[in-house]
Amino acid sequence: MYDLTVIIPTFKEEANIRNIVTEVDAVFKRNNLKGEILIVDDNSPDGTISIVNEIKNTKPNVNIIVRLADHGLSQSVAEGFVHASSDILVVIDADLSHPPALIPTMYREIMGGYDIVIGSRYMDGGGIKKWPLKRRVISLGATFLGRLLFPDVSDPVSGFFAVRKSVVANAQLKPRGYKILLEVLGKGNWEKDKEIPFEFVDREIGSSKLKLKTIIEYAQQVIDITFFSFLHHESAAWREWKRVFKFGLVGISGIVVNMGVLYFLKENIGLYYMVASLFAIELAILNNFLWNDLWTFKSKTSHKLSSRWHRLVAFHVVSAGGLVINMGILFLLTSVFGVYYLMSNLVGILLGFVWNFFVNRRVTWQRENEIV
Ligand SMILES: Nc1nc2c(ncn2[C@@H]2O[C@H](COP(=O)(O)OP(=O)(O)OP(=O)(O)O)[C@@H](O)[C@H]2O)c(=O)[nH]1
Ligand SMILES: [Mg+2]
Repeated sequence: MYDLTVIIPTFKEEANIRNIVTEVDAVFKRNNLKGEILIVDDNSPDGTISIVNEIKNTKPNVNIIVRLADHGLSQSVAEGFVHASSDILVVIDADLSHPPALIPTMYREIMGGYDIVIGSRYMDGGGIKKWPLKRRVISLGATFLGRLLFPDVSDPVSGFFAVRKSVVANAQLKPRGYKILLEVLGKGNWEKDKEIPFEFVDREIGSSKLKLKTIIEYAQQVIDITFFSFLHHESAAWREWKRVFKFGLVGISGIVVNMGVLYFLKENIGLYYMVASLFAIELAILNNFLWNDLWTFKSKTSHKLSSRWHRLVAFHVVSAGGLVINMGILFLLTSVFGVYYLMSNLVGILLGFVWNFFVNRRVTWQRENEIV
C-alpha cells in the first residue's frame, strides 16, 4: 500500500513525461514517502505511452492507464481516482506548470485533517508566470464563476490539488471539460479545505489544448453544480446558498425593526417622522449587522477585519452603497423609463440586496488570506 498516489493526466506529453515522473519520484525519495505515480493517458498518438512503459521497467511505483473511449481531462482524472491504490490523491499537470516540491506539504495537510488541499495561483504568494493576456482573462472569468459557488476558495479551478479518497469515492461526479476540481468541490464529500500558494509556470514544450468548447462545457458545469446543490443540502455549494437565505431573512428582520422603531418614536415619543426614521434606519442597520455577524457569517476561521468595530464600519459603508443603488434604480426606472414606482422599487431592492450580499461577503466578512 502506498502513502499517496500522484495522478498525472496526459495527452501528447512525450516532451514532458519523463521529466515530471522523475521529479515527482525524486520528491518522494527526498521526503521518505512511499508514493505511487499513476499516469492516465488518452491513448496519445505520440511517444508518451512507450516512454512511460520504459520508465516502468526501473520504477515499479509507476503505473499507466491508457483510455480508449470518452476522451477528456476530467474523465481521465476521475478514472485515476478510481484506480489509485492509496487513500490520498494528488493531481498534477504533466507539463511542469505545477511544482512537485509542494506535494509533501499537500500530503501532510491531508494527514493533518484537511479533506482538500488546493494549490492556488490567486492568493498571497501565488501567481502566474508568462501568461498572455487572453489566457489571464479567460482564467479570471472561470475563477470568478467558480467563486460564486465557493467564495471561500480563491482558486476553485486549479489543476493542482490533493484530496482524501473518501471525498470522491462515493461522489456522483459528472466529469467533463477541464475543471475537475470544481466538480470535486461541488459534489465531493468534504468539510475542511486549505489552500497553499504556488506560482504557475506556463508550459515551455508541448501543445496547449484549450478550445472554445472548453469554456462552454465549463459554463454547463457551473449550472449543473448549482442544481446539484439545490437537491443535495450536504454539498458545499449549498452552504453558500444558506448564507444567501440567512442574509435575506436578516434583511426582513431589519424591515420589521425599521417599521417598529419608526412607529414607536413617532406615536409614543412624538418625534417628527423624518427624525424618527433616522433612528429607525440606524437601528435596523445595527440589527442586521449583529445577526449577520453572529449568524450568517459566523466562521471557524478568523475574519480579515478582525475587530467587530471595523466590520461594523464596513457594513455601514456597504449598506450606504446599497441604499444609493436602491434609490438610483427607483429613480431611473420610474422617472426615466416610466415604470410603475412599486415595480421599480422591487428591482431596486433586489439589486441593492445583491450588492449588499456580495460586497459585504467579500469586504466586511472577508476571511483571512482570502483574495478579493
Ligand atoms: N488524459 C488526458 N489528459 C489531458 C487531456 N487534455 C489535457 N490533458 C493533460 O492535462 C494537463 C493539463 O493540460 P494542459 O494542456 O497543460 O492545459 P493548460 O495548462 O490549461 O494549458 P497549456 O499548459 O497552455 O496547454 C496536461 O498534463 C495535459 O497533458 C485529455 O484530453 N486527456
Ligand atoms: Mg498546462
